[in-house]
Order: sequence, then structure tokens, then C-alpha cells
Amino acid sequence: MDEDARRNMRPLSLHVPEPRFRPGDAVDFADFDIPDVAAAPRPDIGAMPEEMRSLAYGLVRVLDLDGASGGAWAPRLSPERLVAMLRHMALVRAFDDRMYRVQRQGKTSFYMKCTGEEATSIAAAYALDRDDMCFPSYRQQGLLIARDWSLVDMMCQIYSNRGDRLKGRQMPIMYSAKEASFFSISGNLATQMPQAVGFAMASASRGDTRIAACWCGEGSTAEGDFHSACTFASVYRAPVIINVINNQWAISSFSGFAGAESTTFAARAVGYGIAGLRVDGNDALAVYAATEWAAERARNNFGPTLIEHFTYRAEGHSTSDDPTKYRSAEERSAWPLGDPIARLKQHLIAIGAWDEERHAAMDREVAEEVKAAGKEAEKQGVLGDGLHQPFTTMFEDVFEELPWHLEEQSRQMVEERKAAGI
Ligand SMILES: Cc1ncc(C[n+]2csc(CCOP(=O)(O)OP(=O)(O)O)c2C)c(N)n1
Ligand SMILES: [Mg+2]
Repeated sequence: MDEDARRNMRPLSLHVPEPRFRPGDAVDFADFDIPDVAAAPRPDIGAMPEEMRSLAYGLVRVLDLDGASGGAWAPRLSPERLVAMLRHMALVRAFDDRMYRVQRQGKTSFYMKCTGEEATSIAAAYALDRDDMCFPSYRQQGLLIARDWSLVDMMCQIYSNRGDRLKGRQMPIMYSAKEASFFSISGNLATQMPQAVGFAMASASRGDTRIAACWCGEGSTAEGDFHSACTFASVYRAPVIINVINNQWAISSFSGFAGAESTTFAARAVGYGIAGLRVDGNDALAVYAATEWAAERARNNFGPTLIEHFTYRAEGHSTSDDPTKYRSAEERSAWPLGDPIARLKQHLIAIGAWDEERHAAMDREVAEEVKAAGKEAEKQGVLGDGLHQPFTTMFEDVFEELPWHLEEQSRQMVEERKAAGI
């Protein structure tokens, strides 16, 4: 094409997403459409993905904003079980608060909270069997806590101390607990997604009964691994639940950079021919109901489900982050779907199973439980006090027999440290 003809054509341009609210902006979610709890139908667990496409664009809800429950998805859970769920969510929040503080005190180098997202792990764990295999991201500490894993054990990992079952080889919070069917957390985003699908495929090909579930953030859906996982899950109808926690932020990048301006994250399922559900992630009953549905579907060989949990990351990405630099401080309180603990509490009060006094007592108890665990864990050491695993252990556990060159390096390390007086 000659230059003249080119000059008459429209220049190309790129769309660069921009979040609605930046620091200092007044936040207004008035145009945010919250579908009615009665709006989402609950298909049969064997429904074909194409029969239920609308669920990938709507919002499965059970609790309305007044604390009443209803709609086709309302699960049958006793008040005692709901109180247990509430207590586990409160325990996660208390654990997060304490571990955040100890990081500020210099007792560990790093911590990540899941504030505002507790329902997405706790209610999911309640709907799964204890030995269903979980492949979490770094924000699913609630799975371990819902499975009554030892808080002391988790704290020892965070402190990389003498009691750390991972011997200081993982970043703080990157737990691994085979006995709780909780796969080792990886810092490389989305690697757990194809691993979960692979586990589910292996389980099915052996004729076993364990299903798998994995979790990643909405930002992580932009990783290739997420898409490989969806392809394999769809092709082999793997018994797996693919959870996307849409907390609207990926450190300082808003969800628009992972595609949220164009469609929902649950709609990724449509392209792969997978059942897709978009769920109010701050509604513990909706998370429970969706997970229970997907688990039943997987157990009965109807294949995978992709669940988007729509929520809000109420605090910073990690202790290394400062969200006041990139988003409006008002967003958290203005978020129309509220807080998951406050909403379950309100529901329990509405059905006469709970009251403010019991709630305050529960908050005191969980804070005490975390404090006691903290004292126990700190006896085994905190960052910088020397009470960690011996350095020589860093050469162990990779090879069955230590190769000669690692043995040599190990000896050299000991000698050099001795010479340096460490
Ligand atoms: C492959 C890879 N790329 C980038 C990073 C750096 N990183 C760590 S967390 C994160 C944001 C992830 O956001 P999201 O998936 O939405 O999860 P969230 O933190 O919101 O739970 C990034 C970019 C990484 N750890 N791994
Ligand atoms: Mg995110």
C-alpha cells in the first residue's frame, strides 16, 4: 500500500484498562447490579454445560443483604454447622491479624492476609470431604484452618523455626500438609491448576473416589497454566473444581487487566465447554452450595466445574504492599456485597441462633486460641534468633543418597561458616 492511501486510514489504537477509583476518589457502586437471590436456577448436577451458560454471567446468591436466606441454591445446613463455619471464619481472621502484627514486630519476614475472602475457603472446605485433594494458592489458609490443622504448625512454618516441618525451605505462608490433603503452595502463580487437574485425572484413571479442587486469583487466570488446566479438565471430564477467587486486585493491577472489562471470569468456562458458576464469594451459604453442587457433579463423573467467587480483597496484597498508593481507601467499606463474617452473623441472628453477646465471646475465644498457639510456636524460635533448622539440612531430602559433589559442598559450607565465626 502506498503512503497516501495509508494516510487516509484510521490510525490503530490500544485500549488500556483503567480502574474506576484511584486514591482520594469518592467511591460509588450505585450502578452495581446485585441479582435477586431467586434469580439463579439450580440445574441438575448432570446438566450439560451449554444448558447452564446464564449461570456464568449471573450471580449465585443465598443470603440477601438483610440476612434472610432463599432461592434455589439455599443449602440445608443446621444452625450448629453454620455457627461452626462462622467460628472458623473468625479464627482465620484472628490468625491473620496476629500474624500480620508479628511481621510488623520483625518476627517473620512476610505474611499474607485473606481478609474479606474467608468464606471462599471455609465454606468450600465444609462442602468438600476431608480427603478431597486441595491445590491452594497462598490465600487459602482457611482450608487448613477449616480442617482443624494445628495453628502452631502453621506458625512454625511462618517463623521458619526449629518446628517448621518444611525446614525453612519455603517462603513464610507457603504451607504443605499432606495429612490435610493440602498440596504444597507454590509462589509461581497458577502452577497448581494443571497439577490439580492431573491429580483428578490420575484419581479417575485408577478408579479412586477422591476428587480435586484448586484455587487461583482472577489475575492468575491470565497465566497459560490456567488455560492448560481448563483444556485438560474439559477434554477428559476430570473430577475437579476450578475455583477463581475474583477479589478484583492482583497486587496493584485491577481485574480489568485480566479481562474483567469484557466478560466474567466464570465465562472462561463457556469457551472450554465446562460448567461455570459465578457466585457471591462473600455469601458463605452460596459458596457452600456451589461447591457442594460441583463436588457432587465431579463425584458422579459429570466432569469439572469452574466457580468464580466474586469478592473483594479488603487489605493489602501482602505485608510488602501499600494499597493506599493505587486504590481508593473507600472501596472496602463501599463494596456492596459486604463482609462475609458480618453477613453470616446477621443471618444467624435473624434465624434466632446467635446474638451479639455470643459473637463477642467467640471473638475473644478465637483471639485467645491464636495467642496461646503463638506463644507455643515462638518457643521454637522466630526470625533472626538462631532457632532454625541446622544449615546442613539444606542438602538433605532431595536425593535418596547424597551425591559426592553435594557432600563436598556441604562440608565446604560448614568449614567456611566456621572460619567466618558464624
Ligand atoms: C508466574 C508469576 N508471575 C508473577 C508473580 C508475582 N505475583 C505474585 S502474586 C501476584 C498477583 C496475583 O493476583 P491474583 O491472581 O488476583 O491473586 P490475589 O493475590 O489477588 O489473591 C503477582 C503478579 C508470581 N508470583 N508468579
Ligand atoms: Mg486477585
